[in-house]
Order: sequence, then structure tokens, then C-alpha cells
Amino acid sequence: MSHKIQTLSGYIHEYQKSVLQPEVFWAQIGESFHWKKRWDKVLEWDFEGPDVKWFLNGKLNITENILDRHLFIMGDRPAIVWEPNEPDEEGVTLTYKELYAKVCQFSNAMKAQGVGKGDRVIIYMPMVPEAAIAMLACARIGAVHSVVFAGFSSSSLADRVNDCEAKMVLTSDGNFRGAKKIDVKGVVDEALENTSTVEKVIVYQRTGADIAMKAGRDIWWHDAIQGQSEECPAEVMDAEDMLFILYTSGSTGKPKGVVHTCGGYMVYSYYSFLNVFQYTPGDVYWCTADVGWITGHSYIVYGPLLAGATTVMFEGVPTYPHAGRFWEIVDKYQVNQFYTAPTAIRALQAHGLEPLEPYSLDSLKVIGSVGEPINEEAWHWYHDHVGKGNCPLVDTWWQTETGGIMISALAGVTPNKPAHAGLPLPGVQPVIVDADGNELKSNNVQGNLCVKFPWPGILRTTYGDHERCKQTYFSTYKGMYFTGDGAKRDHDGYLRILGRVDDVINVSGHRMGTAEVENAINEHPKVVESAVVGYPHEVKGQGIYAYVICDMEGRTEESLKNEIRQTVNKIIGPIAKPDKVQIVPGLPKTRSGKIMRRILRKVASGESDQLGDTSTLLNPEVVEAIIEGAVKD
Ligand code: 6R9
Repeated sequence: MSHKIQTLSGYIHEYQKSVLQPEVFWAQIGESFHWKKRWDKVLEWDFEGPDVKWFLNGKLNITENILDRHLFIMGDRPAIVWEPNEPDEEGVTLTYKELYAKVCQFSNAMKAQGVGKGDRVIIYMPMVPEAAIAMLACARIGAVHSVVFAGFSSSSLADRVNDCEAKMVLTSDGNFRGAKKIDVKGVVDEALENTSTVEKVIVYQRTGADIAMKAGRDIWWHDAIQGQSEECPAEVMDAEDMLFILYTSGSTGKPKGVVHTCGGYMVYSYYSFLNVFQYTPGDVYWCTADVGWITGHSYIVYGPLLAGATTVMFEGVPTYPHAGRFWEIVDKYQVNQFYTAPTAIRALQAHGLEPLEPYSLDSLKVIGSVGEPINEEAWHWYHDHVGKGNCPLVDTWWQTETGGIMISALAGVTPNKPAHAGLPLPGVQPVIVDADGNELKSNNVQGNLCVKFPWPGILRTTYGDHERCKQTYFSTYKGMYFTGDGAKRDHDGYLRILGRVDDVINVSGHRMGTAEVENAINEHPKVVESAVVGYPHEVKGQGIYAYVICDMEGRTEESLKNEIRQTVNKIIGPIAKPDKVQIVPGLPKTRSGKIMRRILRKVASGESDQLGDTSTLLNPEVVEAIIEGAVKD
């Protein structure tokens, strides 16, 4: 635990070292892990390619650093504590020893079904310990996991299976989520009708739903592990071998597969976890994310388990069966670090303080926020009523592509400022640039957020399409990684993230490409054209507003709007369903035929009195009609 920074001067010292001697700095952190062979060189990089390699020729297996390494000293300590959807169902605690046995056993089960190093495995599962076991078992045998959030539709799932040419799918019969019982296996079956690479499907029994098992393809989890040994040698992985692919939305096209590799991701997820949350051995840590998102990867599974922490996994939702469920769980397990999203805070804030009253929350030492900018009101509510005014609130800015937290306070060590992510972690060199890519070095500036030097957790490529990686992240500003976010550096030098500057919207902390939603809407046979924008939403942060040109024949406006919502639900999943649909006679276009989204955003935000110059439009007359028909709350 020697890499835990504990004082402000310690932070400044480490930060300076990380900038002046990055290789020395990261080598020292890398040394705290077990390597099967030490690296020859710490870093090689070129942001033009891009081509970034960390810990070159180092050999390791991340699960040895999670499991084997922890067996002797803390084998009996809880690794995963699982809280089921129903409060009266008994939870599960897995010690490091038990987790080791289960991961090895499932590794052997996957091998027996023909999966090996380099094969891609899709994980489409509920929040049960087996989801983490599945991820770790893939890592143990060198298979590349790609977790798909179990709320995505069959066609989203099929796209991901096809893009990475997955050989296996790990899933469940169904999911419990709040009062709902969700079909999972049926979605997988439908998806696999449009794919050709999957040979086997392993099905974990969770709900006991009556499902179809396809002979020769589908096998129950409990049958697959039957008779398998609880020891499994860890595959030797190169530091730059792929660990996982995680699909995320961008401003164009279909979601892309962000690739993370074994060595750098291991070092970065551990280091950032330890320092941001100031984890101390014996602490109980809980992150409420789903393992389908990067937050679940780095801060439910990999980071905490690499640090030997106890990580809580919760199957359900914040408001089921009551709006105090989160706080009940905090007290039940005596959670010390609690990490959630602003959207959850705002949703709970709306229930008032009563749901908090029965709980002491005294165990909490650190509270955290992730996924979207946290507004000041939610920040104060969280800080005052959950943290009781004496827990540091870490507002952690990062992305699927960064692998781990990049800008955040280190709890209790570096200063907290409401609604500001704050200072960069050691090893992270953020810059704010103007539209021409000039670095704005002073304080009190605002612009686009880039990073000018690699850190170990940076994405290496987008799966199967390196050019797309280059175009998306490394071409806007030469020699820099472009985040897609806007940021401001205040007079004290603290960074405040302002949100996306591209056509990505952030709905309840979930990234959504406007183009992706438009493509789904356009699948409806009556739709001629559509444009989607985000607008401020009280709970979700941003809501989805769709402007649609339709052929109305044979439909009422209401029925068509519902059909459009259902189409998006079917093609992407419920999280992408537009909150508001407006049927319009036309879309405002420039003379070159581009949709003027600026105008649509203003109307959706209720600011149609601030449209600016519309005279250059090809069809200024549609603006009036759009304003008139705007959907209000
Ligand atoms: C970890 C995660 C990334 C986008 C990112 C930004 C937004 C995340 C934030 C934040 C302000 C924070 N974002 N954390 N904005 N403050 N603390 O969420 O990854 O799903 O890839 O989303 O989320 O806009 O660019 P991901």
C-alpha cells in the first residue's frame, strides 16, 4: 500500500515526479504487482498512430494479482459481498479463497467448452457475483471479455457479437430489477439468430424462468462447472495483450469497441482506486454501477479486487422496495466508501429526507460521484445528507476510453470544491485547448479538454478499426487525446467539466450518440427524417428530444409517437427511448444540407427566444412551426 498518497504535499510531489519522470514513476507502481516476467521498457508512445504501449514485453496475468497474490495473507477476507434485489433474499459473501476457487472452476468450464486465449466472450448477465466470476475467468484463460449491459436490446447485442466475432455468450435465464422480472435468455436467442460466430452459450440460473435451451449450443452454468477442478493455471499474457473490449457510443455510427490491455489497465485501475477512495485494508467499498459499464469494470471488479478490498455488488435499483434502499445497504454492510451517479442522487433527492431517517450512515468515510457533471444542488444534498457534511465527496471525471479516473480529488487529501472534478491524478496531464488547438495555460479559461501525455489506462484501439480510433480521439487536435468534453479551469486551477461538446448526449450517466438514436428512429417505416438532441432534464441530467418528419397517413400523432418510442426501445433498448417526440414539417438546414442542431437544441431547452441568426438557413420558415409545436413538460 506504499503508493497511497496521504498528504497534499505528497500529492504535489508525486504529481511532479509523474510529469518529470513518467517512466520512473509508473515503474515504481508497476513493481508492486506480480509479473511472470518483468517488462523491458516502461513506455513507447506516439499519439499520431496512435500507438501506445506500456510495460513492454512484461508478462503477467491480472487474476494472479487479484486472487493468487491475496490468498495467503487475506484469503479469508470477503472479496465480494452480494446484495440481491429482494432485501429478504439471503445475500452471498465470497472470500478471496472462495472467489479463487470459483474463478478457476469456471475457467476450466469455459476451456472445456472450447474457449481459449484470444477468443472473445460476450457477458450479458445480471448483477450477480457470477458476472464478476465470468469476467475474471476470461482474464484467467486469456479470453477477451466484452460485457454488454443486460438492458440492451437483441439487435444491440447482435451488433456487438458480430463486431467482435464472439465465440461464446455467458448469460442468465432472466434478471430481477426492482419490481420487474426481465427476460434475458429470450433476448440472447433472438440476437443469435442474426449472428454466426457463437458456438456455445452458458446460462446462469437466476429467476427460474421457463426458457428454451438449444441442444448442442446452450448449457447451464451449474452443469458446465460440474466436476471441474478449482485450480486453473493462469495463462501467460503479454502486458499489451487484450484484456477486454467495451462498446461505447460516439458521435457517429454504431458503438465502437474500446480496447484495454492487461498490464497498463491493471496498474491504472488499482492506483486510481487506492488513491481516489483512500482505501484502507479492512474497508468495505460499494460502487452502485452495473458491470455493463466501465465504472463497473474498473471500480466494482478490477480496481477494488486488485487492492484486496471488499467490494459490494447490488443487483437491484435505488428505489426498490423503498427509496431508502441504498442507505439500508450502507448500514447493513457498514460501507466505508460509497460511489454512485448524480442521476441516482437527484432521483433520491426528489423523495426528500424521510427515507434517510432510519439509517445512521456513520460508517461512511468517502462518497463519490461519476458519469456526468454533478450540479451544485445535488452536490450539496449528497454532501450534507449522505456524507453528513464530514465525508469528502470525490467528483470523478473519466471515460470508458481512459480506463480509470483521471480528474478527481483524492478523498481528504486534495481539496473538494462543489461541482468541480478538481485536480488531475498523478500521471495525468490534462490540457484545455481553444478551437485551433492552442493550449490555454492560465487559470480562468474554458475550452475543449484534451490529454497530452499517455497514462497506463488509455485505450489502445477500437476493435477491428484502428482508423476510427485515430479519427475519433487523436485527429481533432494534433498530438493530443481529445476527450469530447468541454472544461473550465477556475481561478484556483481546479477543473470543472462542462459536458460533451460533440453529438453525444448523457442520459442518466449513459452515453448515447444522437446519430445512433436517429438511425433507430429512421427504421420506422413512416419516418422520413429525424434529428435528435439533448435537453436539460431534472433527474436524468439530459433527456432525449427527437424531431421527426413523418408520413402521417393512417396514424394519429399520438400513436405514431408511441410507435417511434417502441422502435427505439426495440433497436437499442429502453435507455435510448426519446423522452419527447415532436412531429415536424421540416428540419432547419444550412445551404449545404446540414441540420442546424444548434437551433433544435435551443428549442428543446425552452430557449427559443435565443436562436441567434437563422437567416442563413435554407428553410427559415420551418423554425416558426418547430417553435410552435415544441413539446413542453
Ligand atoms: C466513467 C464514465 C464518459 C463521459 C465523459 C463525460 C461524462 C463522466 C463525469 C462526467 C462530468 C464527471 N462524465 N464522469 N462529466 N463530471 N465526474 O462515465 O464513462 O460512460 O464512457 O462516459 O461521461 O462527458 O466524457 P463513460
